[in-house]
Amino acid sequence: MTNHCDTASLLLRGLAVAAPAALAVSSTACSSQKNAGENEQKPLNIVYIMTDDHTAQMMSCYDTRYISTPNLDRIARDGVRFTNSFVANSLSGPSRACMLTGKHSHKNGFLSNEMSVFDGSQPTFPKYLQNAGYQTAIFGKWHLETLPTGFDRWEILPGQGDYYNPRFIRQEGDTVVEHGYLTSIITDKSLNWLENERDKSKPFALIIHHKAIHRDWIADTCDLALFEDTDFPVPETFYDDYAGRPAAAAQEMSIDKDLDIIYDLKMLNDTVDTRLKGAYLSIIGRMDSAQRAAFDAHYQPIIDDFYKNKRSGKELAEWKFQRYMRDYMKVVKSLDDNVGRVLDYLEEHDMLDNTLVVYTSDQGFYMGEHGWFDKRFMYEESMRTPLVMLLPKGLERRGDIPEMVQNIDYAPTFLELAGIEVPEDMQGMSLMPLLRGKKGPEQWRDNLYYHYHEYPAEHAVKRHYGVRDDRYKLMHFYNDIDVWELYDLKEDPNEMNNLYGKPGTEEVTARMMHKLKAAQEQYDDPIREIYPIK
Ligand code: SGN
Ligand code: CA
Repeated sequence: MTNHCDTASLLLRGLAVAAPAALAVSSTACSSQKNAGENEQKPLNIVYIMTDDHTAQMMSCYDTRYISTPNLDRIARDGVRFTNSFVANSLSGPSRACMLTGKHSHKNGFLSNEMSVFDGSQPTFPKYLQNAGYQTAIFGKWHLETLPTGFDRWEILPGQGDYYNPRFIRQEGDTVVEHGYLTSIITDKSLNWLENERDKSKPFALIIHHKAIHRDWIADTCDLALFEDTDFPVPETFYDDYAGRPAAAAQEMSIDKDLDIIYDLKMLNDTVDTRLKGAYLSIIGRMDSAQRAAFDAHYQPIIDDFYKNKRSGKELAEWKFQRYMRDYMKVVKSLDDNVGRVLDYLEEHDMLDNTLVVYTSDQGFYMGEHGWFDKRFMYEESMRTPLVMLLPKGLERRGDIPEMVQNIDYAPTFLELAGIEVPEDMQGMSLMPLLRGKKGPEQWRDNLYYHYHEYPAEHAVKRHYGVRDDRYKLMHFYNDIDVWELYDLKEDPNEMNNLYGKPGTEEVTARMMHKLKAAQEQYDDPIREIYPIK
């Protein structure tokens, strides 16, 4: 079967199902076949790797408490690490639309996974690159409802995609099923395009979009046994009572209350029924007999113990937390290995000198902070997203970049890198000035705007918008609620103490209101007509 533990053979076997004309080569097999001209001065290439729900707490270059991610760390070590990287709307489709267009959700029209359809006729960075002679390709999660535009080559997952034996929608107009584990297969397709399919005389932008580490955290068979002997520290806010934060209290993303014992925690039992049991059965129903046997062999002893040794209260909540952490990490491990395959390919083909390599996620995620999984909120864990880059020759910045950046900045960055003028209606700022030298530019933004729209919906996170500067965050939850929150991120990094309306905060509230008003004007968010700020 396909897995990243057996890369060379997976390339031969896994890709054979898709029957591409040319077989891919393994990440090590081609080191002698360097492409003439690959290093010559020509427009720089872009490899953009984005995962789903991979949070910075689960990358050892950001946080050493949990997992080691040597390949992702290699990008940070040899390149740059953004220490204040954020999204504009912490949800998959909206995040992808912001990234492609360089615009906030209200401008690109994709407000919510559940209600929006991406207008593929609008300008996006792949289209601008294509017009300038780039080859563009995307493999993996798309999640924008309409089919991709602006790509010479694409192969995407239907909706959220499948971890095992996944379906791919192809630009030929059909849907194919590949055999193996999704993270490895997306990587195979990407490497195959680099090696066999693209026009090597042209610069390229390759977008690799993984489903990993999305719910419900189904690991590759070779990683199932990992992390089982480790007990992870429970976050200090795990038992948050949400005092002073009614929107936080109303959410449905609690590890203890909302994780499904079968779908999420994999405690399958014939006599137990849960809301998402059917969904779980169809997920594991995709496995072949060997995959399923490995999966069952791993989980059955845990299932037996779970139903025999009944836990309750805190003990049960923390048992769920440990299971969640372990399953999530197994999926990260395969992702890290597969990112390593891409880096190895680029290195072995001498392509790192003229390629910008970006690693990020569509948003951050809660790993038990506030008792939660999922994202959506403007609170730190989910507004943040990891962002590390390997820089081509000519961009000399190394180490940490502390300026506040956002996913609307990627499109203008890629255009400037390619020598294309950034159109005026793009709302993000090119990161190129930050990547060029040792010092940041004199002028950088001092706050970021955020707006989350998907409510009513799964996880019951209320609509909200807000502004964050390097010290404070001001948020307004609206729609069926009217609640303001203000946090001092220096004194209260966990955002437990809502200062809004408290004596002594008048001045900072006025200052942040002013920033919020200015951001809504600058980005032209129509919400300001419904909730005008005086
Ligand atoms: C699915 C998940 C949710 C998740 C959304 C959005 N439920 O609906 O937990 O918040 O995706 O995630 S599941 O039962 O289908 O797993 S996103 O990253 O795609 O925006
Ligand atoms: Ca996501």
